[in-house]
Amino acid sequence: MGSNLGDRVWALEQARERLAQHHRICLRAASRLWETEPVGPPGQGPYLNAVLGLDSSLEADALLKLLLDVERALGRCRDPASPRWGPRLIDLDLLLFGSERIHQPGLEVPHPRLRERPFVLAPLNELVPKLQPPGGSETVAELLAACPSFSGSVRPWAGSAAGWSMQPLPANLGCKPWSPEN
Ligand code: A4P
Ligand code: MG
Repeated sequence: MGSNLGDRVWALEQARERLAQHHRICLRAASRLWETEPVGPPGQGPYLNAVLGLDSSLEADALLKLLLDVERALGRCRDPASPRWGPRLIDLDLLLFGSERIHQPGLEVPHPRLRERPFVLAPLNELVPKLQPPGGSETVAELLAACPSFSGSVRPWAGSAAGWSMQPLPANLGCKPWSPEN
């Protein structure tokens, strides 16, 4: 999850809540919020980024559709004229889907730029440091350590976010695992 426009904490908290409340999703883990240097055109403010760990009975394409629906519900408008990697109120990307590799029109998993981005790897490393993203043998911790800009470009956010708490694996937030009955 990422946001660098408007009330960034609000946007991330809202997105997290909407996903956690979905009847086919169980929120299992959440990283801290990280403040990160923007990657993209100059002149935009810093991002807040975070990573969630979810269990879901949705297929990957349906989960991506849900992420795009939540982005829209929170007010994100995609303007075809706006620059690539320009500022955004909320961006929800599907980084990993179990151990699957998916190449479909409009859906690439693992996320194609996952391995090179400290703003993804630093929060992901809080949840699954030993995980080896499909398609390579390095762990998340090793990928993060290999990022040249790691230490300067991302830091745990120092601001206050009363509604945001880190949820380390394997804890859950009290929701029931999904089953056809609930
Ligand atoms: N899409 C394909 N695969 C996926 C996936 N695994 N997850 C398609 C999400 N979307 C996926 O995305 C464009 C299309 O990608 C979607 O419609 C979907 O079908 P978008 O959200 O409209 O645009 P985007 O996110 O700008 O595209 P892109 O190129 O995927 O951007 P990135 O690579 O996600 O980078 N700097 C900091 N510090 N923090 C950030 O969070 N984010 C970006 C966006 C740039 N700079 C940043 C950050
Ligand atoms: Mg996106």
